[in-house]
Amino acid sequence: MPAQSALTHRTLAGYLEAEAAHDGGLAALILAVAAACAQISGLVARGALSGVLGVAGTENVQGETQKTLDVLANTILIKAADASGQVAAIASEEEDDILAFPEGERRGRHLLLFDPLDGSSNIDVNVSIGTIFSVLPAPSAAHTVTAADFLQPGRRQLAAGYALYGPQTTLVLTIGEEVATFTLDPATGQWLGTDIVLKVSPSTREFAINMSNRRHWAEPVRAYIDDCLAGKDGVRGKDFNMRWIASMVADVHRILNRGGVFLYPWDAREPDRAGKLRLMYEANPLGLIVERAGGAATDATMPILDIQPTSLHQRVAVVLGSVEEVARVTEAHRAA
Ligand code: P6P
Repeated sequence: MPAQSALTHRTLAGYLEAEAAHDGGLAALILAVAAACAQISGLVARGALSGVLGVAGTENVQGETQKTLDVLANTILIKAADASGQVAAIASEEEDDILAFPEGERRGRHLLLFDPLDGSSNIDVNVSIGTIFSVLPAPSAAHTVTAADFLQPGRRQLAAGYALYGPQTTLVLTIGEEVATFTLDPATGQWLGTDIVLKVSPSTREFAINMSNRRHWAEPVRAYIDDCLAGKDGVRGKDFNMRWIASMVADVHRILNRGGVFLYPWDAREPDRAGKLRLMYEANPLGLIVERAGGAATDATMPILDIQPTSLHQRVAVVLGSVEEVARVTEAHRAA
């Protein structure tokens, strides 16, 4: 007989049956991605025991050394999406180009994008990492999907979510107006609704940024952070705390649960690059989740979800979290 607590939690399938009744294909796709994340969670949890730590000896399109788990997670997600029969094409941080079914073999009305394992520099030191995914509508025409079909603003996403592989494995998902959380029951492999609809507090005393890059930031960011560091003796009149996990999914999950502001701004190390993070499969899905949870997500000047993408792996500056702090950073840029 399952524990009483398990009886009070909806299953992910039950939630999707109710919330995605309008699009059975979307529900099936999300279930397939969630099952893949459960499999990835098992690999992450076994770490050295499953021989999946360390580097794969290859580089991805970003020029980053791929970790063994990066490659494994990517393969698991591609296979799950393919098997779901709900995907017209796939884009992954770990794939140079999209994976599309040839004309005539096309299935599904959805485009799936993902960062299979975000924060992978943390894998070998046992710090939380995550999978981020985004679902866009496939083009209606019966043609083979191209990369250009993916270049839709984030506001057109049909669903977005992430799995966080931490002390618990948590799935956070938005397919409607709310943001719901599910926890993986390791005993059964089931995702059980934790019935927490996440809301970002409008104000905060906590910021997340990699302080070691301070000398490379634009002046508005430096001024904003310096005001936070001045604490109650400065213009803010209150002390701030700082967190930086170097795993965006974990930083965003903390902000969804207790407020805060996350910044990965443009910096002068690579002046021609808008930022480090990727628009299509990091900033857009996490931005949709944060906005629907009552927060804000910008590139320091405009809502991320309104950016018209120009390339599949394009990067973007990211400022997201509590609306009052995001607004302050935006205002600082406007005044500059
Ligand atoms: P840095 C992980 O590599 C990542 O893409 C995000 O998850 C994280 O927020 C950021 O980069 C960390 O970057 O420069 O602090 O290592």
